[in-house]
Amino acid sequence: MSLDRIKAGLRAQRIETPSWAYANSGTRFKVFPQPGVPRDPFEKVADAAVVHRLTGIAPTVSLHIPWDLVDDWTKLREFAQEQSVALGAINANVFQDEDYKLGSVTHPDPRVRRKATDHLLDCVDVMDATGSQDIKLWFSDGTNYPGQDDMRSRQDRLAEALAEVYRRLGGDQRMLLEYKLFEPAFYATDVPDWGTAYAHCLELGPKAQVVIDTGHHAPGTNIEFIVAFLLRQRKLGAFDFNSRFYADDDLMAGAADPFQLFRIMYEIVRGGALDPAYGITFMLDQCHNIEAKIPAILRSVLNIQEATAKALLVDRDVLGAAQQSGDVLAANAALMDAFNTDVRPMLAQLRADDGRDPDPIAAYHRSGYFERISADRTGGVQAGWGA
Ligand code: PSV
Ligand code: MN
Ligand code: MN
Repeated sequence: MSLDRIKAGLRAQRIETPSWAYANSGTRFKVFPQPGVPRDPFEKVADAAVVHRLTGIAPTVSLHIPWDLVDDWTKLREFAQEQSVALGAINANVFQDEDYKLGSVTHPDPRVRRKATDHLLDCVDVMDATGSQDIKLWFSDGTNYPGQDDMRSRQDRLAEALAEVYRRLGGDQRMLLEYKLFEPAFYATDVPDWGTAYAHCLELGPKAQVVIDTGHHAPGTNIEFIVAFLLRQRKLGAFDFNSRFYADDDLMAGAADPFQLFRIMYEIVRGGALDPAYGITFMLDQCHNIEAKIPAILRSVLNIQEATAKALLVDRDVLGAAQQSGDVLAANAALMDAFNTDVRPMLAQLRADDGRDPDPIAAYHRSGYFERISADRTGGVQAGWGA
Protein backbone atom coordinates (compact mmCIF):
# COMPACT_ATOMS: atom_id res chain seq x y z
CA MET A 1 0.00 0.00 0.00
CA SER A 2 1.34 3.47 -0.80
CA LEU A 3 2.30 5.81 2.03
CA ASP A 4 -0.54 8.15 1.04
CA ARG A 5 -3.11 5.38 1.37
CA ILE A 6 -1.65 4.29 4.69
CA LYS A 7 -1.92 7.85 5.96
CA ALA A 8 -5.47 8.17 4.65
CA GLY A 9 -6.40 4.98 6.51
CA LEU A 10 -4.86 6.29 9.71
CA ARG A 11 -6.57 9.67 9.38
CA ALA A 12 -9.96 7.98 8.97
CA GLN A 13 -9.52 5.75 12.02
CA ARG A 14 -11.91 6.31 14.96
CA ILE A 15 -11.55 5.02 18.53
CA GLU A 16 -14.26 5.45 21.17
CA THR A 17 -13.19 6.00 24.77
CA PRO A 18 -15.27 4.80 27.74
CA SER A 19 -16.62 7.29 30.30
CA TRP A 20 -15.81 4.91 33.16
CA ALA A 21 -12.11 4.76 32.32
CA TYR A 22 -11.78 8.40 33.41
CA ALA A 23 -13.18 7.68 36.89
CA ASN A 24 -11.62 6.22 40.01
CA SER A 25 -11.24 2.45 40.06
CA GLY A 26 -9.37 -0.27 41.88
CA THR A 27 -9.40 -3.94 42.62
CA ARG A 28 -11.97 -5.76 44.72
CA PHE A 29 -9.68 -4.95 47.65
CA LYS A 30 -9.38 -1.19 47.29
CA VAL A 31 -10.41 1.70 45.08
CA PHE A 32 -7.52 4.15 44.74
CA PRO A 33 -8.68 7.74 44.42
CA GLN A 34 -6.72 9.99 42.07
CA PRO A 35 -6.60 13.78 41.91
CA GLY A 36 -8.58 15.51 39.17
CA VAL A 37 -10.93 12.63 38.49
CA PRO A 38 -14.34 13.63 37.00
CA ARG A 39 -17.27 14.18 39.34
CA ASP A 40 -20.03 13.79 36.78
CA PRO A 41 -20.65 12.77 33.16
CA PHE A 42 -19.94 16.32 31.93
CA GLU A 43 -16.41 16.17 33.32
CA LYS A 44 -15.92 12.69 31.85
CA VAL A 45 -16.91 14.09 28.45
CA ALA A 46 -14.52 17.02 28.96
CA ASP A 47 -11.65 14.58 29.59
CA ALA A 48 -12.61 12.51 26.55
CA ALA A 49 -12.50 15.72 24.50
CA VAL A 50 -8.91 16.30 25.66
CA VAL A 51 -7.95 12.83 24.40
CA HIS A 52 -9.59 13.63 21.07
CA ARG A 53 -7.92 17.04 20.73
CA LEU A 54 -4.50 15.50 21.30
CA THR A 55 -4.87 12.41 19.12
CA GLY A 56 -7.44 13.52 16.52
CA ILE A 57 -8.91 10.01 16.39
CA ALA A 58 -11.10 9.65 19.50
CA PRO A 59 -14.20 11.73 18.71
CA THR A 60 -16.80 9.74 20.69
CA VAL A 61 -17.26 8.65 24.28
CA SER A 62 -19.40 5.70 25.34
CA LEU A 63 -21.69 5.98 28.35
CA HIS A 64 -22.76 3.42 30.95
CA ILE A 65 -26.30 3.63 32.30
CA PRO A 66 -27.05 4.28 35.16
CA TRP A 67 -23.46 5.32 35.97
CA ASP A 68 -23.78 8.29 33.60
CA LEU A 69 -27.43 9.19 34.12
CA VAL A 70 -28.18 12.91 33.77
CA ASP A 71 -31.45 14.85 34.03
CA ASP A 72 -31.06 16.54 30.69
CA TRP A 73 -29.59 14.52 27.83
CA THR A 74 -29.83 17.44 25.41
CA LYS A 75 -27.58 19.42 27.71
CA LEU A 76 -24.96 16.61 27.78
CA ARG A 77 -25.25 16.12 24.04
CA GLU A 78 -24.78 19.85 23.39
CA PHE A 79 -21.91 20.03 25.88
CA ALA A 80 -20.20 17.20 23.99
CA GLN A 81 -20.74 19.03 20.70
CA GLU A 82 -19.21 22.21 22.12
CA GLN A 83 -16.16 20.13 23.04
CA SER A 84 -16.04 18.69 19.49
CA VAL A 85 -16.92 15.16 20.57
CA ALA A 86 -20.13 13.12 20.43
CA LEU A 87 -21.85 10.62 22.71
CA GLY A 88 -21.27 7.07 21.54
CA ALA A 89 -22.59 3.66 22.53
CA ILE A 90 -24.96 3.27 25.46
CA ASN A 91 -23.81 0.42 27.72
CA ALA A 92 -26.64 -1.17 29.67
CA ASN A 93 -26.12 -2.32 33.24
CA VAL A 94 -28.17 -5.19 34.61
CA PHE A 95 -25.48 -6.50 36.93
CA GLN A 96 -25.41 -4.26 39.98
CA ASP A 97 -28.75 -4.72 41.66
CA GLU A 98 -29.80 -7.01 44.52
CA ASP A 99 -32.50 -8.44 42.28
CA TYR A 100 -29.92 -9.80 39.85
CA LYS A 101 -28.28 -12.28 42.19
CA LEU A 102 -29.54 -15.22 40.11
CA GLY A 103 -29.46 -13.39 36.79
CA SER A 104 -31.15 -10.52 34.97
CA VAL A 105 -32.83 -11.36 31.66
CA THR A 106 -32.28 -15.08 32.30
CA HIS A 107 -33.49 -15.00 35.93
CA PRO A 108 -36.01 -17.74 36.80
CA ASP A 109 -38.45 -15.11 38.15
CA PRO A 110 -40.40 -13.29 35.41
CA ARG A 111 -40.65 -10.17 37.61
CA VAL A 112 -36.85 -9.79 37.63
CA ARG A 113 -36.69 -10.48 33.90
CA ARG A 114 -39.25 -7.74 33.32
CA LYS A 115 -37.25 -5.27 35.39
CA ALA A 116 -34.04 -6.09 33.48
CA THR A 117 -35.69 -5.88 30.07
CA ASP A 118 -37.31 -2.57 31.04
CA HIS A 119 -33.87 -1.20 31.84
CA LEU A 120 -32.67 -2.23 28.39
CA LEU A 121 -35.68 -0.51 26.82
CA ASP A 122 -34.90 2.62 28.89
CA CYS A 123 -31.40 2.53 27.41
CA VAL A 124 -32.91 2.71 23.92
CA ASP A 125 -34.87 5.79 25.09
CA VAL A 126 -31.54 7.27 26.18
CA MET A 127 -30.12 6.52 22.71
CA ASP A 128 -33.02 8.42 21.15
CA ALA A 129 -32.14 11.40 23.34
CA THR A 130 -28.36 11.28 22.90
CA GLY A 131 -28.33 10.37 19.22
CA SER A 132 -26.33 7.24 20.04
CA GLN A 133 -26.51 4.49 17.48
CA ASP A 134 -25.56 1.47 19.56
CA ILE A 135 -26.88 -0.26 22.65
CA LYS A 136 -24.17 -2.48 24.06
CA LEU A 137 -25.27 -5.45 26.11
CA TRP A 138 -23.20 -7.51 28.46
CA PHE A 139 -24.89 -9.90 30.86
CA SER A 140 -23.30 -11.16 34.03
CA ASP A 141 -25.97 -13.87 33.98
CA GLY A 142 -24.95 -17.43 34.66
CA THR A 143 -24.78 -20.08 37.35
CA ASN A 144 -22.16 -21.17 39.85
CA TYR A 145 -23.15 -24.80 40.35
CA PRO A 146 -24.28 -27.65 38.12
CA GLY A 147 -28.02 -28.04 38.51
CA GLN A 148 -28.49 -24.51 39.89
CA ASP A 149 -30.81 -23.61 37.00
CA ASP A 150 -31.82 -25.05 33.66
CA MET A 151 -29.22 -23.87 31.14
CA ARG A 152 -31.47 -24.34 28.15
CA SER A 153 -34.41 -22.43 29.66
CA ARG A 154 -32.01 -19.59 30.38
CA GLN A 155 -31.21 -19.42 26.66
CA ASP A 156 -34.94 -19.19 25.89
CA ARG A 157 -35.35 -16.34 28.38
CA LEU A 158 -32.33 -14.55 26.96
CA ALA A 159 -33.68 -14.87 23.41
CA GLU A 160 -37.06 -13.52 24.49
CA ALA A 161 -35.59 -10.42 26.16
CA LEU A 162 -33.22 -9.71 23.28
CA ALA A 163 -36.08 -9.99 20.78
CA GLU A 164 -38.17 -7.48 22.72
CA VAL A 165 -35.33 -4.95 22.79
CA TYR A 166 -34.51 -5.62 19.15
CA ARG A 167 -38.09 -4.80 18.14
CA ARG A 168 -37.79 -1.47 19.95
CA LEU A 169 -34.69 -0.35 17.98
CA GLY A 170 -35.05 2.54 15.55
CA GLY A 171 -34.08 2.21 11.89
CA ASP A 172 -30.44 3.19 12.30
CA GLN A 173 -29.90 1.77 15.78
CA ARG A 174 -28.01 -1.43 16.53
CA MET A 175 -27.79 -3.98 19.30
CA LEU A 176 -24.25 -5.05 20.16
CA LEU A 177 -24.00 -8.26 22.15
CA GLU A 178 -20.85 -8.88 24.19
CA TYR A 179 -19.73 -12.29 25.40
CA LYS A 180 -17.43 -13.25 28.26
CA LEU A 181 -16.11 -16.65 29.18
CA PHE A 182 -16.71 -16.41 32.91
CA GLU A 183 -16.98 -14.02 35.86
CA PRO A 184 -18.99 -13.32 37.88
CA ALA A 185 -20.58 -16.68 37.07
CA PHE A 186 -18.07 -19.49 37.51
CA TYR A 187 -19.84 -22.58 36.23
CA ALA A 188 -21.96 -21.63 33.21
CA THR A 189 -22.21 -18.12 31.77
CA ASP A 190 -25.27 -17.51 29.58
CA VAL A 191 -23.34 -15.66 26.84
CA PRO A 192 -19.89 -17.21 27.27
CA ASP A 193 -18.45 -17.06 23.76
CA TRP A 194 -18.68 -15.60 20.28
CA GLY A 195 -20.61 -18.62 18.99
CA THR A 196 -23.44 -18.04 21.46
CA ALA A 197 -23.49 -14.30 20.77
CA TYR A 198 -23.37 -14.95 17.03
CA ALA A 199 -26.25 -17.43 17.12
CA HIS A 200 -28.47 -15.00 19.06
CA CYS A 201 -27.56 -12.13 16.72
CA LEU A 202 -28.30 -14.28 13.69
CA GLU A 203 -31.72 -15.17 15.09
CA LEU A 204 -32.46 -11.50 15.84
CA GLY A 205 -31.57 -10.02 12.45
CA PRO A 206 -29.18 -7.60 10.73
CA LYS A 207 -29.28 -4.93 13.43
CA ALA A 208 -27.78 -7.31 16.02
CA GLN A 209 -24.01 -7.75 15.97
CA VAL A 210 -21.30 -9.22 18.16
CA VAL A 211 -18.85 -7.30 20.39
CA ILE A 212 -15.37 -8.70 20.92
CA ASP A 213 -13.88 -7.66 24.24
CA THR A 214 -10.27 -8.74 23.93
CA GLY A 215 -10.11 -9.73 27.61
CA HIS A 216 -13.07 -12.12 27.52
CA HIS A 217 -11.54 -15.34 26.20
CA ALA A 218 -9.78 -18.41 27.47
CA PRO A 219 -5.98 -18.01 27.47
CA GLY A 220 -4.50 -18.75 24.07
CA THR A 221 -7.70 -18.10 22.11
CA ASN A 222 -7.00 -16.98 18.55
CA ILE A 223 -8.97 -13.72 18.60
CA GLU A 224 -7.98 -12.70 15.07
CA PHE A 225 -9.69 -15.84 13.79
CA ILE A 226 -12.91 -14.72 15.49
CA VAL A 227 -12.47 -11.29 13.87
CA ALA A 228 -11.98 -12.83 10.42
CA PHE A 229 -14.94 -15.17 10.84
CA LEU A 230 -17.37 -12.54 12.10
CA LEU A 231 -16.32 -10.03 9.45
CA ARG A 232 -17.00 -12.61 6.75
CA GLN A 233 -20.48 -13.06 8.24
CA ARG A 234 -21.01 -9.29 8.60
CA LYS A 235 -21.70 -9.89 12.28
CA LEU A 236 -18.85 -8.01 13.92
CA GLY A 237 -20.24 -4.78 15.39
CA ALA A 238 -17.68 -3.54 17.88
CA PHE A 239 -14.58 -4.08 19.97
CA ASP A 240 -13.88 -3.48 23.62
CA PHE A 241 -10.09 -3.18 23.51
CA ASN A 242 -7.96 -3.82 26.57
CA SER A 243 -5.07 -6.08 27.59
CA ARG A 244 -4.96 -9.12 29.76
CA PHE A 245 -2.33 -11.34 31.25
CA TYR A 246 -4.70 -13.69 33.07
CA ALA A 247 -8.43 -13.05 32.69
CA ASP A 248 -10.52 -9.87 32.32
CA ASP A 249 -7.64 -7.67 33.50
CA ASP A 250 -8.80 -4.48 31.70
CA LEU A 251 -5.26 -3.14 31.31
CA MET A 252 -4.26 -0.63 28.63
CA ALA A 253 -4.80 -1.87 25.06
CA GLY A 254 -1.62 -3.15 23.46
CA ALA A 255 0.26 -3.30 26.77
CA ALA A 256 0.31 -7.05 27.32
CA ASP A 257 0.48 -8.35 23.76
CA PRO A 258 1.11 -5.77 21.01
CA PHE A 259 1.59 -8.61 18.52
CA GLN A 260 -1.95 -9.86 19.14
CA LEU A 261 -3.28 -6.33 18.66
CA PHE A 262 -1.40 -6.13 15.35
CA ARG A 263 -2.84 -9.49 14.22
CA ILE A 264 -6.35 -8.30 15.07
CA MET A 265 -5.86 -5.01 13.23
CA TYR A 266 -4.42 -6.86 10.24
CA GLU A 267 -7.68 -8.83 9.92
CA ILE A 268 -9.60 -5.55 10.17
CA VAL A 269 -7.52 -4.02 7.38
CA ARG A 270 -7.70 -7.25 5.35
CA GLY A 271 -11.49 -7.22 5.74
CA GLY A 272 -11.78 -3.57 4.63
CA ALA A 273 -13.33 -2.77 8.00
CA LEU A 274 -11.10 0.05 9.24
CA ASP A 275 -13.09 2.84 7.61
CA PRO A 276 -15.84 4.13 9.93
CA ALA A 277 -18.29 3.76 7.04
CA TYR A 278 -17.98 -0.03 7.47
CA GLY A 279 -19.72 0.35 10.81
CA ILE A 280 -17.42 -1.21 13.38
CA THR A 281 -17.18 0.72 16.65
CA PHE A 282 -13.65 0.47 18.01
CA MET A 283 -14.06 1.07 21.73
CA LEU A 284 -11.78 0.82 24.71
CA ASP A 285 -12.99 -0.93 27.86
CA GLN A 286 -10.35 -0.37 30.49
CA CYS A 287 -9.86 0.24 34.15
CA HIS A 288 -6.88 2.30 35.28
CA ASN A 289 -6.31 1.51 38.92
CA ILE A 290 -2.73 2.59 39.55
CA GLU A 291 -1.88 4.65 36.48
CA ALA A 292 -2.98 8.20 35.63
CA LYS A 293 -6.27 8.14 33.72
CA ILE A 294 -5.90 10.47 30.74
CA PRO A 295 -2.29 9.50 29.92
CA ALA A 296 -3.30 5.81 30.12
CA ILE A 297 -6.17 6.36 27.72
CA LEU A 298 -3.86 8.27 25.40
CA ARG A 299 -1.40 5.35 25.58
CA SER A 300 -4.13 2.89 24.56
CA VAL A 301 -5.33 5.03 21.67
CA LEU A 302 -1.74 5.43 20.45
CA ASN A 303 -1.03 1.70 20.84
CA ILE A 304 -4.04 0.87 18.67
CA GLN A 305 -2.95 3.48 16.16
CA GLU A 306 0.55 1.96 16.03
CA ALA A 307 -0.84 -1.55 15.57
CA THR A 308 -3.06 -0.21 12.78
CA ALA A 309 -0.17 1.52 11.03
CA LYS A 310 1.78 -1.75 11.08
CA ALA A 311 -1.25 -3.64 9.78
CA LEU A 312 -1.58 -1.15 6.93
CA LEU A 313 2.13 -1.60 6.17
CA VAL A 314 1.79 -5.31 5.40
CA ASP A 315 2.70 -5.82 1.76
CA ARG A 316 -0.45 -7.64 0.71
CA ASP A 317 0.91 -8.46 -2.77
CA VAL A 318 4.01 -10.12 -1.36
CA LEU A 319 1.94 -11.88 1.29
CA GLY A 320 -0.66 -13.09 -1.23
CA ALA A 321 2.01 -14.41 -3.62
CA ALA A 322 3.76 -16.25 -0.79
CA GLN A 323 0.48 -17.75 0.42
CA GLN A 324 -0.47 -18.80 -3.10
CA SER A 325 2.82 -20.52 -3.74
CA GLY A 326 2.83 -22.21 -0.35
CA ASP A 327 5.94 -20.35 0.78
CA VAL A 328 5.25 -20.54 4.48
CA LEU A 329 8.36 -18.69 5.60
CA ALA A 330 7.98 -15.84 3.11
CA ALA A 331 4.32 -15.41 4.09
CA ASN A 332 5.18 -15.27 7.75
CA ALA A 333 8.05 -12.87 7.00
CA ALA A 334 5.69 -10.50 5.17
CA LEU A 335 3.65 -10.13 8.34
CA MET A 336 6.65 -9.96 10.66
CA ASP A 337 8.42 -7.31 8.55
CA ALA A 338 5.44 -5.03 9.02
CA PHE A 339 5.09 -5.82 12.70
CA ASN A 340 8.78 -5.15 13.33
CA THR A 341 8.74 -1.76 11.61
CA ASP A 342 9.02 1.23 13.93
CA VAL A 343 6.01 3.31 12.85
CA ARG A 344 6.40 5.96 15.53
CA PRO A 345 8.32 8.48 13.35
CA MET A 346 5.69 8.16 10.62
CA LEU A 347 2.85 8.73 13.10
CA ALA A 348 4.65 11.69 14.66
CA GLN A 349 5.03 13.22 11.19
CA LEU A 350 1.37 12.55 10.42
CA ARG A 351 0.33 14.44 13.55
CA ALA A 352 2.68 17.31 12.77
CA ASP A 353 1.29 17.50 9.23
CA ASP A 354 -2.20 17.78 10.75
CA GLY A 355 -1.15 20.58 13.07
CA ARG A 356 -1.01 18.42 16.20
CA ASP A 357 1.79 17.85 18.64
CA PRO A 358 3.81 14.85 17.41
CA ASP A 359 3.85 13.46 20.97
CA PRO A 360 0.31 13.61 22.47
CA ILE A 361 1.35 12.33 25.91
CA ALA A 362 4.13 14.89 26.29
CA ALA A 363 1.73 17.57 25.03
CA TYR A 364 -0.80 16.53 27.68
CA HIS A 365 1.80 16.80 30.45
CA ARG A 366 2.84 20.24 29.18
CA SER A 367 -0.74 21.48 28.77
CA GLY A 368 -1.41 22.16 32.46
CA TYR A 369 -4.78 20.33 32.17
CA PHE A 370 -3.93 17.87 34.92
CA GLU A 371 -2.90 20.66 37.31
CA ARG A 372 -6.14 22.50 36.48
CA ILE A 373 -8.48 19.55 37.07
CA SER A 374 -6.57 18.53 40.19
CA ALA A 375 -7.17 21.99 41.65
CA ASP A 376 -10.76 22.37 40.42
CA ARG A 377 -12.24 18.95 41.02
CA THR A 378 -12.52 17.51 44.47
CA GLY A 379 -14.34 14.27 45.23
CA GLY A 380 -14.05 12.51 41.88
CA VAL A 381 -16.43 9.59 41.37
CA GLN A 382 -15.68 5.91 41.39
CA ALA A 383 -16.13 4.10 38.09
CA GLY A 384 -19.41 2.28 38.36
CA TRP A 385 -20.97 4.56 40.90
CA GLY A 386 -21.08 7.81 38.96
CA ALA A 387 -22.92 10.88 40.10
C1 PSV B 1 -17.77 -6.81 31.55
O1 PSV B 1 -16.63 -7.44 32.05
C2 PSV B 1 -17.45 -5.61 30.68
O2 PSV B 1 -16.41 -5.94 29.80
C3 PSV B 1 -18.66 -5.08 29.97
O3 PSV B 1 -18.29 -4.43 28.77
C4 PSV B 1 -19.17 -4.08 30.94
O4 PSV B 1 -20.14 -3.22 30.45
C5 PSV B 1 -17.83 -3.41 31.23
O5 PSV B 1 -16.99 -4.55 31.48
C6 PSV B 1 -17.74 -2.34 32.22
O6 PSV B 1 -17.57 -2.81 33.53
MN1 MN C 1 -16.29 -5.05 27.87
MN1 MN D 1 -14.82 -7.08 30.79
